[in-house]
Amino acid sequence: MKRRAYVLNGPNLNLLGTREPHIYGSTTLAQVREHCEKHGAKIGVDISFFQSNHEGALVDLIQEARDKADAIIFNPAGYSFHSVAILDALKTFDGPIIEVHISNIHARDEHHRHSMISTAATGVICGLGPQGYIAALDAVAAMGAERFARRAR
Ligand code: CA2
Repeated sequence: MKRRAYVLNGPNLNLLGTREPHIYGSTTLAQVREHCEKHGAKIGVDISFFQSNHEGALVDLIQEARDKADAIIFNPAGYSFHSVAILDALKTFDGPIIEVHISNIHARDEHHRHSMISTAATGVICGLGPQGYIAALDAVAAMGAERFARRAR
């Protein structure tokens, strides 16, 4: 059965590929989106891809996903470490939530190590570069139907 994943990206990720390539690589967010859409089409996962620099906009998208998506794939970027509002919104989502970070946050400084969002995530992928989004999509496609059972659609 076809599944829909909301792929959400937090603040500054619109600059991906243009700054700090030694940490985040040279792939742009538009390319990440294209790879996700192409891969999703192959494995039967429809993609709704978003980026926002605003906490409230991300909360709105998570709430929208409650009715429109089977899974959330989320790189919360700078909001990983302190956004209680985003964490609260994620806790209301019934399906799988895969947290993705391009860099290996555990190999970084103290500020980047402790994602509060991970407490609401089904799984966390970090350090694989943009390939992490593809791994997250594969996980959504491979998950058993019981993970999605509470979504009545
Ligand atoms: O590795 C990741 O994907 C991060 O979520 C990226 C965040 C950082 O705060 C997290 O610890 C790990 C930063 C995103 C900033 O986006 C930029 C994109 C291009 C150039 C510079 C920053």
